[in-house]
Amino acid sequence: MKTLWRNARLATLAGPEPWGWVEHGALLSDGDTIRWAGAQAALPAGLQVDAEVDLGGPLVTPGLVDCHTHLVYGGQRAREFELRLQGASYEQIARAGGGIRSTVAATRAASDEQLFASARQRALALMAEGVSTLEIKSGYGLSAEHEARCLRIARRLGRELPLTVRTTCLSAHALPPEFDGRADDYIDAVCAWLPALHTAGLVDAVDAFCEHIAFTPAQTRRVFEAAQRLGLPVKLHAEQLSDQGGAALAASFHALSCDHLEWLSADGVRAMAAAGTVAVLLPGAFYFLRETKLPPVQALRDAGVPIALASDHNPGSSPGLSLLLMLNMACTLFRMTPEEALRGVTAHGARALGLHDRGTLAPGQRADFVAWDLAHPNELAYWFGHNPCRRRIVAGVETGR
Ligand code: DI6
Ligand code: FE
Repeated sequence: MKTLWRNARLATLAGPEPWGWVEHGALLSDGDTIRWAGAQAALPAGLQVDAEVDLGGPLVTPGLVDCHTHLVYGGQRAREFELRLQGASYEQIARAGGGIRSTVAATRAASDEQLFASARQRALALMAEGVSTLEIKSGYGLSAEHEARCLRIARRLGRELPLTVRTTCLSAHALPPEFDGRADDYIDAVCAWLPALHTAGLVDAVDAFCEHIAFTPAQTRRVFEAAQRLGLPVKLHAEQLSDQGGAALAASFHALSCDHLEWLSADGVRAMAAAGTVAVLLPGAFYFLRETKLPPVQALRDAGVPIALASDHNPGSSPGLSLLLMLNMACTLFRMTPEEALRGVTAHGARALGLHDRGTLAPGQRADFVAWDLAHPNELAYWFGHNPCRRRIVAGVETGR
């Protein structure tokens, strides 16, 4: 089915213009693919279409990509938030057995239906702001059985909602209590269960948390080697709380992305640039943990490293469900430009997932796009606490907002 979407102000993010801007634009979708995008006046003559939609003049952007979330988990950690406000640090809480471990206990105790229902509500909140591609990590199950359960629930979300879900196995997120004091044995176990998760079709990429409160670079390397043996791409939670040299390690495995990066060194930047690894910045976690060390945005720009932004939705360090708020925070906290922020949640977010078929409005790309009650794309990063999403089109089909 060919549909002509007329009367839009297009931020295509393709071509040399700032924003890939087309003031009086139109899009032609054919099934789930964009066939044509450009100025309405330049539409090919004699075009035959099955349907025509007058969008009425709003801003249209590519569908948003949230390339880093931990959406499937049980419980919540509001009490831990209170403790942090009274002076306890994230590290102290983690070392005292709270933090990620408390979410692991709640996740294991929850039923599949409870996990699915809560994750579905969260996905719907993100989608309401224009998200059409969502990455979901495991990492709160931390056993073969519970990691598989969480990844299956993530896959089910992708089947039941108008949404692309990419799954990432983050079994090396924290040490589960049954492996206390035996981190290397736990990494052996993770490497041993990964092939079965992969064979079950549950894994699109493999991630780890390389940090002094989590896993060492040597342990991270072993997880990456296991991924490499299966032909799976890797990503890394790197340099969030300290510089462990994780980004350079991940880059040596041609990582799709390194995420967080507040403590990223000049060597790390160079290694990422050489490997084509995307930098995923997570302003929600920076804000919620009240961090002060800023990621090296200018060094990343200078080196030509693509910068993506994501919600990092999780119950401990970023319990927010607004990707648009991340655009605003990336500008106010990290001094990114509004245009960089939009590219960060579209083209660069897609690249952080290894997806090259989305993130711009151009022929051959997936027909995922959003119409906003806005006149200019710089407003996406400007307003906050307000949802200007008017219409979502996913794979060429209009979905409820
Ligand atoms: N870094 C984070 O910010 C999240 N995971 C990670 O590796 C936090 C996860 C949590 O606190 O539950
Ligand atoms: Fe994360």
